[in-house]
Amino acid sequence: MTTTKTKITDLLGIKYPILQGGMAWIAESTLAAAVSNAGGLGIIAGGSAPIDYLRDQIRRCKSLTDKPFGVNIMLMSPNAEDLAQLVIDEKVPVVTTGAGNPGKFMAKWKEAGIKVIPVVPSVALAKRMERAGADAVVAEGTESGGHIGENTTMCLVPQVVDGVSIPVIAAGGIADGRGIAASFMLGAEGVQLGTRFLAAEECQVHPTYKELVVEAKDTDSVVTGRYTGHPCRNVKTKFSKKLASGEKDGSLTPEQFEELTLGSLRKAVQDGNLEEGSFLCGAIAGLVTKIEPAKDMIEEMFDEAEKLLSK
Ligand code: TUI
Repeated sequence: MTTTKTKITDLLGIKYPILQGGMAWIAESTLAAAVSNAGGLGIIAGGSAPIDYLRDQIRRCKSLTDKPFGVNIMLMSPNAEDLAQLVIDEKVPVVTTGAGNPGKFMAKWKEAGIKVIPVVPSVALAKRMERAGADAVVAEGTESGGHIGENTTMCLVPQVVDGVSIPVIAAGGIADGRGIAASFMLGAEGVQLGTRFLAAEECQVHPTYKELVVEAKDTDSVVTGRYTGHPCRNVKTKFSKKLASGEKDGSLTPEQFEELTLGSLRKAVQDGNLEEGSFLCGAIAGLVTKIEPAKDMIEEMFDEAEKLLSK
């Protein structure tokens, strides 16, 4: 078995079947280009960015790499409609989506020749996406950072693999060659990583954010906001612990919770604000122990995965 020639490398025209997660406020052109130049698929996050910002990021990425890259459309964004058109106008080769059902955009993306890869938290949505014309799906387990579903990567990936005929990319709780090898054993043909790339030299988050990820141990992530309908996994900080306890003991209403977290991701990413910032991060952060170039990460992980799978 080889991890470096799969339906995903063929579909996307990349060397390694690895996607960098489209992390809102975090995944910008410098990181995406570094991952693409290293042979993976770098992804720029649309998040809730203004259209001019995203257009500029797409153009910057094109100036930094001649390799394929993608844009993630976060479907809860008020700008999703405009960003969905922008990726067509700017001839972005690959689109991933998150936090919703991209059904209404699928036909026009496919017509424009874009490869579409929705992130899904369930078999039902994976099947719906296949019927709508998706080229592949990312099956994302609850170990992931940010907005999450309920099922774990270990349970979700093989069920999605059995449920659809398009290739499946595993996400959630993967940060080294062992996780990649395990994903392949579950039937995935590629992986998507977010947390490990937070510690990439090219990742532009505030140094405090990187330090939290690198210092985190196995028990240092917490899920907040289940009662708002938008559960998010974060690094445990004074702020996220306050949110978690307010949610648990009822001292914070869902409305107060939403108010406190509004803009909190920006405060973490740009300001490293430990008092009011949400440092979104996956449960695998304990495995991420050093800051290094994205290229070194990717090469080391696939070298390890290959060795494991050839045993
Ligand atoms: O989207 C993510 N992770 C994210 S998005 C984000 S920004 C945000 N800000 C405020 C509220 C919520 C998000 C931070 N992290 N990952 C992909 C993902 N998609 N996880 C779960 C889902 C998902 C959930 C429900 C996808 C589809 C879905 O379907 C709903 C439906 O309509 O069927």
